[in-house]
This record gives sequence, structure tokens and C-alpha cells, in this order.
Amino acid sequence: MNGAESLVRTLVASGVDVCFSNPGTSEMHFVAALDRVEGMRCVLGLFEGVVTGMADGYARMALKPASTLLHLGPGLGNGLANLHNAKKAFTPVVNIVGEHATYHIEYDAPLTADIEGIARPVSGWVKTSRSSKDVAADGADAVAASMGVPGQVATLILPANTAWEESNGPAAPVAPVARPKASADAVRAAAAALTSGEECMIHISDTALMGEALEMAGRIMAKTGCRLSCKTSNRRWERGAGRVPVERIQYPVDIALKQLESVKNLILIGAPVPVAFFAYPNKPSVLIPESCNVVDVAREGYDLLAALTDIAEELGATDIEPVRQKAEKPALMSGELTPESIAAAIGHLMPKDAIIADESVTSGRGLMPFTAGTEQHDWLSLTGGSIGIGMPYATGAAIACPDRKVICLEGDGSGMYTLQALWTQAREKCNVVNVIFANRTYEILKGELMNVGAENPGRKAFDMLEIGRPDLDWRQLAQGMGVPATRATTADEFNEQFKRALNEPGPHLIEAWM
Ligand SMILES: Cc1ncc(C[n+]2csc(CCOP(=O)(O)OP(=O)(O)O)c2C)c(N)n1
Ligand SMILES: [Mg+2]
Repeated sequence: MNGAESLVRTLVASGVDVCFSNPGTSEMHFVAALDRVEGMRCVLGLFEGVVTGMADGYARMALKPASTLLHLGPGLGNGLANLHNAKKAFTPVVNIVGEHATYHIEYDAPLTADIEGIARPVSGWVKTSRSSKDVAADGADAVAASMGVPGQVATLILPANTAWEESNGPAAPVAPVARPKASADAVRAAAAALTSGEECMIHISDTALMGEALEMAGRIMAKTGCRLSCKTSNRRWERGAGRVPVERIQYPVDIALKQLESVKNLILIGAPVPVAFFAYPNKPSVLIPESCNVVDVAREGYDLLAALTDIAEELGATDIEPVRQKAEKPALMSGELTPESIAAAIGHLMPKDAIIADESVTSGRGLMPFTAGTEQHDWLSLTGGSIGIGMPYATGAAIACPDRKVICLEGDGSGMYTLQALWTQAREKCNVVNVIFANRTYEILKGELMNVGAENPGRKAFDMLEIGRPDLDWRQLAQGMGVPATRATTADEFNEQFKRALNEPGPHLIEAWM
């Protein structure tokens, strides 16, 4: 058995059973090994930004890593922006990156590059295998590292000869390190703040936005009357009727400052102190009042259910009924197609257990209230601010959860970065309804131009913010990649097309022409 096969067998034994890939010559032995090993699904992406974004979306839903297969330094480099997003989401991802044979590197052939140097800024763990005998053990270590604390990107670089030379066979899986627990002092400090009579906010993200941990936060809310907030952008957030309601810190700084101005005690569970996305002249970076008491209980990757349970125990709240969101769906709107009419359609028509892959930018600002009390769903957000993840992570989520509907909410500007994901959706028959907010501009940047105090913007500046001339035709773009597509120009057309797309299997695209 060669090194490549020993690695594939090790990955499968470690629970990694999907490989998102865009290979080249140096990865051919790995590709060939995929056919000799049962249990690894291979999904081709036509650009590495699609590959890495799919791996992120997959892991967010599968709660375990996928592997990528990337072609040397340039292939990895093409995937970096979405690996940056995965890093900020603390998503586990295992990159397998091909490299020249060890003896070939000194000749500086065209594709020779500093792969470790390219990998390091986005990877919590980087290793180049030295020999075909090490590859399997390195692979097991990479999987464990990706699922370490917090979750992270692990990059294993595989010189071609370590793939084709003889191995010692697969390696046994390595257990990831245990999740650390919050300290008893921090738990007591949180309980003290929660019973102080002052305004308290528990600020959560990471695994606290899911399952039993979220329920426990809802019990503390019910017992103490505290507020419960989450980051603006989270890896995965379980929402909908019957779930514990969480207020999201708003993106616009002035609104976020208002949201937080009365908070006297902020308790952090899997999230840092909220800060502004960007600095603006004469506005603060940190969004909480200076006088606010911060109790840092547990960071990302900690055992957040245990932390919340410990606090609830201090308060005698472990058995009470959590605060729950009541069921309420918005009515469908008629007439002009607007972000609000689309939000209403999404809230009204969303099927149970949908997955929302959100990259709607300004068009999605009103979505939260319209969807709060609808069917239960998972909400995935752009965690690292690097646009171009929407359709890739929707695709990865659909591959992780083939029986659920994925609704991808995509800005037209953001969508153009990685639209090749549509081709993978068609090939893999993914159940994704892609909604493109076709406003033909980088709308957000128009606001930001004013916010940063840029003066007297002229034609040249505005030309950098408009994406018309020519207008993109998303129907043709999608159909060219095998995805059926329609254009909606009124609310009624959108409602009808969205309903139909949700009821049909496979991918669809609706261009919401605004
Ligand atoms: C990789 C990357 N490049 C550029 C940007 C800057 N940027 C932020 S939003 C945006 C445009 C978004 O346009 P669109 O998706 O159409 O949403 P809209 O603003 O119209 O709501 C750009 C270029 C970014 N965040 N990330
Ligand atoms: Mg736009």
C-alpha cells in the first residue's frame, strides 16, 4: 500500500468521509487511492474557493471535518479567503495539499512555492509529511488537530513521493483533546452578576447556539430575566418557533451601540466582547460601555453546555422551562419586489429543518424578525467578512444534510466570487434554492463610503460600487452550469417561484430583480 492509500484509509477510519477536491499532477496518487478505498465521497469544485467554502459548510452541519484536496501553493492560495472564514468560524477543516516530490523542490520548477507559508495564517496546524511511512500518522494527527480546541483548519502537505512510495499501512484514529471546562470562579462570578439586580446580558456563540446549551441559556433567561445575545455572524445558529430566542448584535455600529448601551454586566459564553466590524472616524471599536462589567466564563471550543449548566445550577434554574420563541409567520406580500417582501416569503414558506446559508449583505438586514417565529431552522453566517462563501457553504451543507432544504441567500456582488459552486450543486443534485438579490450594486459599500467620511465621491468612485453596465444575467449564468433558473420582478412572481423551487428536488436559482 502506498502512502496516499494509507492516508485515505486513515481519514476514513477517523470519520472523514467526504473529500472536496480540485486536484493536479502532484495529487494523482491520492486521487487514484480514492477508488481503491470504500467510504470516501469525492466532490469536485471548479475553483478552490468553492472547495474550501464547501468544506466549511459541510463541517458546520455534519459536526465533523471534511477533507479538501488542493493543488500545491497556488491551489491552496485560491482557497484562502474561505479558509479565513472557516478559521473565524472555528470550523474543523482538514486540507490535504499536494507538493512536489521532496527531491524535486530544489529545482524551483514552476509550481514550487512556500506552501507552509501560505497555509500558516489560516491554519492552526500545519505539517509537511517527510516520508511515505509518516503520512498515515500525520493524517490522523491532522484530523484530531482540526477538532481540537477551538475547531480549526489543519493543513497536511503531501510531497508526491510520500504518496507513491510504500507505507506501513493506515494509522489508528487519534482522539481530539477534551473540551476545557469553565472555572468555578468564573461560574460564580456569572451567577453573582445575574442575581445583582443590574441589567445582564449573556453573550453567546459557538456551540452555545445549539441544542441543550441553548436550552440551558433559555432557562437562565427565564429565571433571571437577563438578555441573551449572539455575535453578528455565527458558525451555526438554531432558530425558529419553540427555540430559545437570541438577539443578534447588529452590524451597523450606531445600532449596536444603542443595543448595548444599558448593559451593566456582560457574560461571555463562547464569544468575545462585541467589537465593530470596522473602525470609523469618531466611533468606538468596542461596542459595550466602558463601565460594563465583563465576566469571561468560557471561550470558543470550551464545553459550553457544561458552563451554562454550572451557572444554571448556581441559580437553581436547571429544571425550569426555558424562554421560548412563539410561533408566528409573516404574511406573504404583494406588489413591488423588495428585501422585505422576500424576507416575508422566506419566513412564510420556509420548510421545517431548512438550512439558511446567508450571504445576503444589505438585502438581508431585515430577515431576522421575519424568520424568528417560523419553522425551526439553522442559520449559517459569513464569519470572517470575506465575501464569496454563500453558494459554496450552501453546497457543503446540502452534501452534509441531503434530506434538508438549503436556502442560499446571496448578494449579486458576493455571488460572483464563487458562482462555480452552482455547477457542483447541479452535478451532486444538491437540494439548494439559491436566491440572488440582484440589486446590481455593491450596496453596502455606498453606505460605507459615507460612514468612513470619504468626501465628495464622484463618478469614478461610484463606478467601483456599481456592478451594472453590463447587468449580470443570473438566469444564463446558472443555466450555463446546469441549474434551472428564473427571474422574479414582483413580490407575487417571487412568492410563486420560491414556492415551486422549494417543492422540487435539486438546485434552483431565483434572480430577485430589484
Ligand atoms: C474577499 C472580499 N473582497 C471584498 C470585500 C469588500 N466587500 C464587502 S461587501 C462587498 C459587496 C457586496 O455586494 P453584494 O453581495 O451585491 O451585496 P449588497 O452590498 O448589494 O447588499 C464588497 C466588495 C470583502 N468583504 N471581501
Ligand atoms: Mg448587490
